[in-house]
Amino acid sequence: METIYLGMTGDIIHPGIINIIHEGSKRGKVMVGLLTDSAIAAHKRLPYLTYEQRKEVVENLKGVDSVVPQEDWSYVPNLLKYRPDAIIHGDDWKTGPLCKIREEVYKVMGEIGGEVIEIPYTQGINSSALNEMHRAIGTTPDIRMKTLRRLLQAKPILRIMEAHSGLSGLIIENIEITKEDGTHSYDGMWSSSLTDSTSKGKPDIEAVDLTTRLQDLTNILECTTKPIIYDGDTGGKSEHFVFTVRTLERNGVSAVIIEDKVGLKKNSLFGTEVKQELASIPEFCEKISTGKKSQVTKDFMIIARLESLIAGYPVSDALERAIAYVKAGADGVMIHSKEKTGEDIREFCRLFRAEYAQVPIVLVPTTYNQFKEQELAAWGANIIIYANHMLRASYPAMVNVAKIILENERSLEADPLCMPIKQILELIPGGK
Ligand code: SPV
Ligand code: MG
Repeated sequence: METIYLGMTGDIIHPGIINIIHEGSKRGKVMVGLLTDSAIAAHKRLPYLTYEQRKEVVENLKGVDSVVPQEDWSYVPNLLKYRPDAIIHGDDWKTGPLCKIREEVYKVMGEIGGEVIEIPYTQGINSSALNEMHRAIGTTPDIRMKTLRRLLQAKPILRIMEAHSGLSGLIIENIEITKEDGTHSYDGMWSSSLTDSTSKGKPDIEAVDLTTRLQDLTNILECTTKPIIYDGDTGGKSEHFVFTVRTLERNGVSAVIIEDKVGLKKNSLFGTEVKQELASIPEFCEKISTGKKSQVTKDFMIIARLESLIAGYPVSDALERAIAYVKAGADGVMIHSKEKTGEDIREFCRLFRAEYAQVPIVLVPTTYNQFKEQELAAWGANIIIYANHMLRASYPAMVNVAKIILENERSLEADPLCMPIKQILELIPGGK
């Protein structure tokens, strides 16, 4: 019997997919190449279900004979590996972004002496609309929390953007651009202490308590599905940190980052006149391990933030601390610096990677912003946080409009700078 190869994500099963399986099974044994998270993540949003869950669904579909992982967005490696007699695909790939994929498939199937079966695309089924619906359904705290670890497994580098309100969260949730290699979007959100305080007109000195910060976080949680990394400042006293961890975990936040400062915390990017004291290594290790012991699930992450470079200590100090914090149970490290060249950060990444090949490194390239994500990934970084840009972008925009209205004594001139009311109503789900 012939083997018919069919590649799919298997996240949303609709009649169009059933039809392709049916057509394939008429010809032979259907082998499903199920795309892994990492095959998908560089091109599209991560599926709702994990690979194992999708596999369980697809294996049980009538007409499916076997399921194999497809680790690459391209079909080529699997076609060469399994050498099926034919590959089956909907004819929708004749146009649009899948065109290139189709070309390579024809070439490879020609080489291995196989056939390409194209069947008419089932009309009336719009996968993007199904995806939209799935987004509207939302997520659960448990699924959201796990997504950060899944993304870390699936993607070499994650981009995280600061959100300080439901509205900024919505932008990060939905904004997408198409590039040659697929759709680019943000992987998650940073709940920043700086922008949270600033949006409330307060200084970034742990002035806003957890309960108040949770109110804004709840607004973000309500209208988004992407994972959230929470800026936990110093984490406070160990005894208090336990409650922070549990509260964040219960709400579906994926990770908290705590920094190794003591005394009144000041924002790390302040001028040199603010000399911040660092916690002793044992003291901070104790806070990390107390936090780790207090979490309920395996999924929540506690990331240790190294302030050595900010406080004027050398890279060696940061490295010594990083190693101790990982040994105490930290699931990742964040290293911060004001140095514009990025040299200190690069050096830290090199040394830390020599010790730990896998432990995630988080970078906040606010000052050394000349480096692109791929360059930082090459240094060894796994997560890039754009820590304050949504708030900083909104301020000059608001000041400008406020001034224009003052100058003109009416709002007509400011209107082109403002989002149309209609667009606002369409933006907010349920607002129409
Ligand atoms: C924040 O966003 O609040 C941070 C990062 O802690 S930074 O402001 O760069 O210190
Ligand atoms: Mg902060």
